[in-house]
Amino acid sequence: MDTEQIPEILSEEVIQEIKTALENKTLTEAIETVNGILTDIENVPLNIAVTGESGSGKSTFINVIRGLDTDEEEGAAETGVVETTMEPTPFSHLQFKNVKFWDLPGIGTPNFKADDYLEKVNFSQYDFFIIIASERFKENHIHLARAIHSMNKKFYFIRSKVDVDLESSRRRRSKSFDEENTLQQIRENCSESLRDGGVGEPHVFVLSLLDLHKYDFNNMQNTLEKELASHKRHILLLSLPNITLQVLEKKRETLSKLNWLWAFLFSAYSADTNPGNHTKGSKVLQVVIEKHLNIFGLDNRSLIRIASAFGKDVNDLKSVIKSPFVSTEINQGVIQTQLTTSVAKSRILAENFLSYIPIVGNLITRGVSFFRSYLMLGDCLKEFTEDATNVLRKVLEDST
Ligand SMILES: Nc1nc2c(ncn2[C@@H]2O[C@H](COP(=O)(O)OP(=O)(O)O)[C@@H](O)[C@H]2O)c(=O)[nH]1
Ligand SMILES: [Mg+2]
Repeated sequence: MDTEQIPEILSEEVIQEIKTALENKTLTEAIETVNGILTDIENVPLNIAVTGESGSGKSTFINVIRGLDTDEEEGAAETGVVETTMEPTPFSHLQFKNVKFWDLPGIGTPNFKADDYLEKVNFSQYDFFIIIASERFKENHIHLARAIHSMNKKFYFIRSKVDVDLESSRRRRSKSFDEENTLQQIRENCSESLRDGGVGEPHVFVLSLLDLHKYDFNNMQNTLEKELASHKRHILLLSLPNITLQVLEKKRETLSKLNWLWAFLFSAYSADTNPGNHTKGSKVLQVVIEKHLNIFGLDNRSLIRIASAFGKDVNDLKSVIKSPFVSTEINQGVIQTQLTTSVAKSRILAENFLSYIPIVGNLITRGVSFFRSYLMLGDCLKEFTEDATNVLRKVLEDST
């Protein structure tokens, strides 16, 4: 597993802003600042253009990358249809509406002009392009890649339907068949053609969109993540489908970097002299736990969806989940119980852990509520990662 550190999500300026708020402003103002920062992080726009020839798998990719397990689910892009529109169609992520995958018109026509095409689809609005090709490399792919490159935009090349290539290669040479060799040949063939086309060192990934978790998926995720600015990287990671252990671990890592902000809100509300604000503290924890459950696909709706897509009983999936937040309604009682179990640990943490947290104002070191909630959120994330891993194993058990 890739253990490389995910760079910080909060920029120096943002850290400075929080510091100033904690030092110079009232508690209410500091709460407002931190709330605003958390909202901004979640609402970062990410626009991903998906292009390629008609039939290459653009719509299928848009469905699977958004975690839709079948093309029949509500909000799915229609697949296997001839494209009629010349307009880019946006498909939002189910949870993060600001993350949009744009289904671009096909590039297959013989008199295709890459520059005109990019102008028409309003190329400047996208963070990056994904070009999908399902068969032989064509001139149009090079024209398009070159045009994107010359407009200072990044593109990633997906060679789809490699399940079909592997199957036919396996049939034709049953003795000498080697999966990795076959995949490597496809990768090299695409890379060479792109390099010859003069687009620098291209990123090429071989995938089966019907089995997205296989082949180069983790590799692609690592590459995209490295090349994005840190605030966009966070939202990209959270938007990925929960289909590999690496994705789950990356989600845990990136989310855990924000736990101290949530813990700050909890402790700030708890320190407030207005008793009405104490319930707001628990509400904060309730909201963040619900968000995290959803991100890991452990909320009831997600579990029902996954169970139905894979022909499983939802109770079978629930049977491998340990977190109390999945089986019971998330209310103040459950949260209080969880907080209490982290009290003992938080005393030790308060003494030893200060240096790990970017900023700890006077206010939050005063009580144990900051550390208790900080620890609880960390424990929760660990448990959700384990639970989601077990659900994933259960789902893949019969399908591989
Ligand atoms: N075997 C296989 N079929 C795929 C793959 N990707 C897409 N398809 C199928 O290819 C057809 C065209 O896909 P679609 O997403 O509609 O292509 P689009 O025209 O580029 O949007 C559909 O029947 C998909 O199910 C893949 O990786 N492997
Ligand atoms: Mg389509």
